[in-house]
Amino acid sequence: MASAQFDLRTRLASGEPFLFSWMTVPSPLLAGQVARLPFDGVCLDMQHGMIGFPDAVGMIAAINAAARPALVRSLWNDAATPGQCFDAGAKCVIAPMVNTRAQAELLVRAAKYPPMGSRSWGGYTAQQAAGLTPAEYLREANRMSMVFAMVETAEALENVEAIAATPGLDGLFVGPSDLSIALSKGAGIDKTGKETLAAMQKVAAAAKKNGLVAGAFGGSAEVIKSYLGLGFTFIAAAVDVDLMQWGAAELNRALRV
Ligand code: 3PY
Ligand code: MG
Repeated sequence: MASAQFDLRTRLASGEPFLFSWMTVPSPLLAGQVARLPFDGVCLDMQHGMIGFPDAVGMIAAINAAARPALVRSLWNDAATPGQCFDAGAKCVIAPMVNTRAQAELLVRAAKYPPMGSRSWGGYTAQQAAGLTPAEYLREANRMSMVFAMVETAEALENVEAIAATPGLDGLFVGPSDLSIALSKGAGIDKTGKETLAAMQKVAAAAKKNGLVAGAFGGSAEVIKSYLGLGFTFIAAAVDVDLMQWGAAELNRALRV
């Protein structure tokens, strides 16, 4: 019997903005709290957050228990991590630094069961949490498990059409910090600079042409608004430690007037 699991694919297909929190602190306790904040999902950052796979297992369970989708930004674009994260119950994996069509194909192979890919069988935790039989899980897994390729280098931008056309890929996700560092040849980070936004427009167009979800890392209201205006709908809204800092600053302001 299938349980009521969050259907991320259907939610994203609605085209409504999906704004999620971004966690860097390795704590299942905090993940359960963050999952109950008014965001649409929670992403665990295994690349730049301090979150390893054993941490992620408990965090994913805590997020699922709050009936929110757990997303993971993997440490790197490798053949093992997507399957491992989906086995643990994540609904989406965002892989960093996907620069070529071949790298996008590797990502899809790692994330999807045949015929789309060659993910290895063993999603017992995810299967049981979803209340599915093995046969049902096999039938549903490619639909339940979404993969996004990060576009965040000059090379990826150059290849974005070919990356976006990769069969089985579900979305593109811009890392605007790395992208702006690359485009400025190391001069600086400019998440809403002219050159960055023009590059992001190209990514959004490639996603749209191929029926993919267009995503990006936002991080503040001003940045998120400009990305929504470009057609991005899947946006990392705020980082856990930023939320604490903003809350503390707000309280201080209120107390000191
Ligand atoms: C980037 O902006 O480069 C990212 O990877 C977001 O964390
Ligand atoms: Mg990056």
